[in-house]
Amino acid sequence: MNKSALQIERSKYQPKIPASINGATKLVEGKATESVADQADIKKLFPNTYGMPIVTFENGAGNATAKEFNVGIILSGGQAPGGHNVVSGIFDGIKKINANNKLYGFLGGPSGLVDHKYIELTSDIIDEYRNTGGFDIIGSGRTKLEEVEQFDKGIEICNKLGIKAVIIIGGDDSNTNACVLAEYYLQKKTGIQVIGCPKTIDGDLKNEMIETSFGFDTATKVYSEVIGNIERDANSAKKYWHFIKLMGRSASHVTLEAALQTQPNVTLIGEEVEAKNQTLDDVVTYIAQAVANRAAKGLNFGTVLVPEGLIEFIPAIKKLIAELNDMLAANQAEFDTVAADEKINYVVSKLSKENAELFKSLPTTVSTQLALERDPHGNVQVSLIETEQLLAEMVAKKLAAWKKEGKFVGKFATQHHFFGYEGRCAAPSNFDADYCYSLGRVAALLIASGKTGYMSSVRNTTKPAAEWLAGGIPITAMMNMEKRNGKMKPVIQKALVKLDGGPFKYFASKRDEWAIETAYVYPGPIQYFGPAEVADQPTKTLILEH
Ligand code: FBP
Repeated sequence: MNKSALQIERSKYQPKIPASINGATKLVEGKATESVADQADIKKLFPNTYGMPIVTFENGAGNATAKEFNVGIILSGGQAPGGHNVVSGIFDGIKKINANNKLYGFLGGPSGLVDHKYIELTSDIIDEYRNTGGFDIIGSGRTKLEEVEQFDKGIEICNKLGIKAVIIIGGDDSNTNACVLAEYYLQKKTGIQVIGCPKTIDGDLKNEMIETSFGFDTATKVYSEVIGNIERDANSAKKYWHFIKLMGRSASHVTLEAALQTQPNVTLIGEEVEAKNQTLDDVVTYIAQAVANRAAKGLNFGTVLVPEGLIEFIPAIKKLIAELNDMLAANQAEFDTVAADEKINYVVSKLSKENAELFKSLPTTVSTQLALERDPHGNVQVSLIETEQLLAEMVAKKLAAWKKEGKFVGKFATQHHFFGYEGRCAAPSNFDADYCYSLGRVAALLIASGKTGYMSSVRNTTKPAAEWLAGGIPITAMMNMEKRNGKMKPVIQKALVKLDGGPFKYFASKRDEWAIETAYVYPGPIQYFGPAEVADQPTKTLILEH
């Protein structure tokens, strides 16, 4: 592999780990757990993995196995910085337990397990990928593991390769699959353990015990760097309003964190739009008013941050999507046979009157995307909806009308951007490099301790790494029942932005000032070397939450 000077230097970085797992380690069991909601349903669906205790690793001689075992890993879903460090952490962890242990990587995501596509990850391969971004070591994919036939194919290959445990590194949907797999393998008495690792740049796989998903730190730092650069450009040229959409399919954490780092003029938070029952027009009016207020001061430039999932949070559109999902799930076969240019009419004919009217009133770019195929987990592919452009156009229209009424006196020229892929494979920040490597090491310990149906957990992450707490959380404890593809399913509860939480409250206390003033902050690029104040800082979200 060709490497830049930074990559060569960076490959020597030794990730920091919790002191509690650096040396002899014992497992301490806590109290039994309950699922976050729908306890009776979850218990019934997961009779073997429900109610297990939270476990913590402490210094001391333990009773984990030192016997030889092999492990298989799967990278699942969207890329997130630090994935390769989870892999190297697992590799080092299992080798430390027994030097003969082997690590296999299933290729291209969960389908690698089912189709028996794999490679053995040797130290030569692992060393090439330490502290690098991307998931290219084995590739990722979005195949959903939910059919018994798939699980059984997994058993075949695990038995063939002597794999004692499968580690699924993924988001909420993939970890839900990990839990279903763990339950099935227990029920079948296969002896194969399944462990999950919390990944997603979206930051929405978190709870009291999982403080953050990996990748969020690096991705938001990359976006904030670029947003800061745009703000500086806007403040230099003073002629454009920049509409910037940021990834984060179902939650606005990425947008909120970027706002906390860069202090733009307008930031939309989907969860607030929903709580205030706002319409698309309310959102447009809010932005237009901010533009008009700055124009009145002679400031015809600004920045607007838009979360990718905004459209889904607008209550009326949310109801429409729910009906669309049910309707498409029930009529998928027929829908697939409808000609492309007739699909919209077909959808309209099947919807309730109210939703059909709303659907017809939406700009075609939005309605087309809503009616198109879902991803394998049933999600609308919001990254394909150009919300930033749509909003800029709608604001322009409103301002033109206000101009005629004398309510707007300035100029309004726009640029749009979408940041998502720019950050998902960035070289992990020190935080993500340390956090991911630790998650991998902890996953290896969970396997050696015989655990299954657990997610690797590293907590206390606003403190120096040596003080981080390491352990495992039963995945069933994070679950509730939700409607997916028209049916109620057990899934890990998504963490949305809490409007009464520290990060949002701080943002809300500042945003009026940021709207009218030019209070931009330019964070600059991620620093991999240098003083801890610049190189080792966690996200503002994490700091304000703790
Ligand atoms: P995960 O939830 O799998 O981590 O992926 C998150 C994400 O980056 C979203 O922010 C985005 O909507 C989506 O992936 C895009 O995925 P794809 O590139 O597969 O269309």
